[in-house]
Amino acid sequence: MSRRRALPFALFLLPWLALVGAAQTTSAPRPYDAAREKRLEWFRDAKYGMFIHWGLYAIPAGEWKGQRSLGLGEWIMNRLKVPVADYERLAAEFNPIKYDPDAWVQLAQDAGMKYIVITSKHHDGFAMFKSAVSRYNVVDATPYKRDVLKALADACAKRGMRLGFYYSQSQDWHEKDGAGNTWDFGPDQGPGPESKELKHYDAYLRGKAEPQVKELLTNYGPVALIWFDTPRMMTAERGQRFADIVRQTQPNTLIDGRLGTEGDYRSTGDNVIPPEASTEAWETPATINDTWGFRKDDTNWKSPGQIAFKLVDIVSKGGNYLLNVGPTADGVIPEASADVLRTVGRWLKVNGEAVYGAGVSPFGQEFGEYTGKDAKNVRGEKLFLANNEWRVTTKPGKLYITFFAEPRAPFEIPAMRNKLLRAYRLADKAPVALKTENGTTTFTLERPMLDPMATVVVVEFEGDKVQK
Ligand code: H79
Repeated sequence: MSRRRALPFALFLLPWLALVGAAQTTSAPRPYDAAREKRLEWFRDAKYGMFIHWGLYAIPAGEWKGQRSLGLGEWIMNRLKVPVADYERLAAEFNPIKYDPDAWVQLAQDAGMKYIVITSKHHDGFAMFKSAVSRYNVVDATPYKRDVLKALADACAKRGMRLGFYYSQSQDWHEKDGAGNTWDFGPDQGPGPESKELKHYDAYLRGKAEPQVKELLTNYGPVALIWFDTPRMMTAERGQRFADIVRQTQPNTLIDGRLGTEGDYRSTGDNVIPPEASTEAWETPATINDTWGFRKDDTNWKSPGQIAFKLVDIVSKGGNYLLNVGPTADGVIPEASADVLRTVGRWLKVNGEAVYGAGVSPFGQEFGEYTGKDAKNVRGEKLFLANNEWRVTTKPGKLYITFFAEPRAPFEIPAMRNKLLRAYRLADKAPVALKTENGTTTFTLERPMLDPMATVVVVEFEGDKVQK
């Protein structure tokens, strides 16, 4: 990554890192680490994963005792300050008789997703797996009595799907010494600059979080990654304890960017797609509607075209797209969201060559530009005006130009010194005529576009890499 490219990306990540209180406060390019690069190989090629937020919060689904609670479905306990003693009773109702893990994995495969990450324990503290260190888990506390993660792990193993686990290492609203539950157990930290810790946080970490992560890495076969989140009070030393457990138990398991100490890749803010490319491994976790955990009133599904754009946009910037679904308490992924995923999956079946294993755009001007005015975005950063007409991904000797709208005709290929050899539409291999005049090469796409959602043109050039 060039300095010119790295800096805006770094500046963009800083506010988020500060917000989540990550120990890592600089985004300076990291030294090359051969072991990490090896671990990351599959991840860099995969590009597209399925996030699954499933837990007790799917039962209230955004409504508690007739009262609607706005915001994220999985945050309902926090938003309404539901006492542990009340929230716990949800476990007695959890009985997902329609849960069919094979169908979930099949959906991910039909969607073209290459890995699955499921909540093993969210901030509410309830484990969706059998645990020896806390009875607050799906086997010991529900009438369903079965380990839903084990069933999913088996289905993934059978179908060759990689599986990772989200684990809320810091917030645990069920435990008096976990972070986050101020309504039952008081504040985590005192006021003022000392912010003295008021809970026996290490007792919680050592007594529940660390052993549960160890269980996840021991009882479910190969774990693709552990997805830590919201590292409140996670000092570098505490983070390192988790990293050691991961490395010692499954050395190939990846650690996301929200542990509190350096992970294997960077995680952006929720639903945040950076404005520019980076060649460091990174991932955007994102919702398909406006919640992670199921809410019965949220049908604000993104369209297949929006999802396809975000996916190609992210890939052209060097990242992965971890797109969430929120199953119901019955165990069903809402059909409307599944339909959207399958539509994108059909597009990927034809155009996946432009996505899987593809490299970043060698250009960048297609992303958009910073406004010249003083305008700021919601995070207080200089406003970036995105263009979303086309994106470029690469493989040796090839540019994949994906059009999301009919290009201005003729379309100008950004300046590059390599000799251009030929061009064709990826979907049907129909040749596209290249015309070079005064050193500028253009082409014209047949109208209407072959695929109105997104049409890919492959441009082959001499040499492996674009020379500018
Ligand atoms: O698991 C998903 C979210 O639950 C989790 N990260 C993703 C992957 C997450 N944890 N914290 N946040 C997201 C930020 C949460 C902010 C809010 Fe709120 C929760 C806004 C409204 C509810 C906290 C409580 C701030 C205001 C009230």
